[in-house]
Amino acid sequence: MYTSGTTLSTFIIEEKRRLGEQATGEFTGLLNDISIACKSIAALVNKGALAGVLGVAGSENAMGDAQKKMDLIANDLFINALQNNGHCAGMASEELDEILTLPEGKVRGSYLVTFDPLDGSSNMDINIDVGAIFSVLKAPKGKQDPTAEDFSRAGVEQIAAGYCLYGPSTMFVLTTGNGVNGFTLDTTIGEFILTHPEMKVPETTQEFAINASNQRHWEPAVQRYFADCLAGEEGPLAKNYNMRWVAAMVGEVHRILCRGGVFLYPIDERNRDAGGKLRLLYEGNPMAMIMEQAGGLASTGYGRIMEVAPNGDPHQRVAVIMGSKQEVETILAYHDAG
Ligand code: FDP
Repeated sequence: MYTSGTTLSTFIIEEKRRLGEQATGEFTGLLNDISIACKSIAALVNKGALAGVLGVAGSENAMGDAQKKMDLIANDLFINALQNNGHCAGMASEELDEILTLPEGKVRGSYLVTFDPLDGSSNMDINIDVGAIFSVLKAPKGKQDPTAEDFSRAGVEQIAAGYCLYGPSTMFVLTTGNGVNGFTLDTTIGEFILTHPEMKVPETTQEFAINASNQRHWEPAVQRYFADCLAGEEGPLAKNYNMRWVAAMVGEVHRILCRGGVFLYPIDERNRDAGGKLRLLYEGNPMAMIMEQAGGLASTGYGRIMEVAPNGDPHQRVAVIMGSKQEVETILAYHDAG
């Protein structure tokens, strides 16, 4: 018998049932909205130059990054998918200065969504992996429109997080707090199908990912760890390492989920005051939830990313060290040593 496999919607409904949770369909609807945004983005990313979506838009986002055309298109597609179906009460996007409330007349749902609609967008024009990252929080009760304060919550409060990787195939990877599952887009039927159930990060690794061109700016603990990695078998870590740098966090995290590794974007002297380079709300927290749910660790070097106290700025930055449990613990020991 031929089967089409387990679709993302079926998986979410079945998971709720298995856990004995009351399901109104709203959460399933919300994830479906997000998956539709991702499918629309995938279609355009895949067409690339043919769809006229490459190149810069000529604008900057709240963090001063030059925006690509596709950053803005992906942002619009997320907003469109989320504001019309009554599942979402408000959004925060890496591409927007302020949080976004819904237009008048739209039904407010029970959830807040944060997203980075096109992570690693500097890869877009060279046809290398890009992705989308999202996180879901409960909306405050009895409030028509959420404020920035309502998004200012520690990562431990997330009720779901995920990413979509636009690579050789399009993959949607999701956690709702019960492990991590991966779905591959079957473009012939337009559905995400469960292909990677219960993803687990291998505990040990010999692979690291860091932008080594920043080495001179890193703090001493990371400098020492990196030097010991390069020393290989003869060094204190007594193993030969391999290095990868996709330059899109979604790509790094996906590789780590598939075969282990560590990804570091540590504090460096240029971003120390800001707290790091990557964004807590759009990148740090959702990827930390996925990593921990898959058995890995996610730290700033000094504490769990998901416990970092939000400072009220939706564009707060954070240092990131995440991946295979034992290797992250090794890096934390370098931090403990000062
Ligand atoms: P990008 O600036 O291209 O959006 O979001 C930040 C991010 O990409 C991550 O996805 C990626 O891991 C990192 O920055 C790349 O940093 P470098 O520019 O230092 O390579």
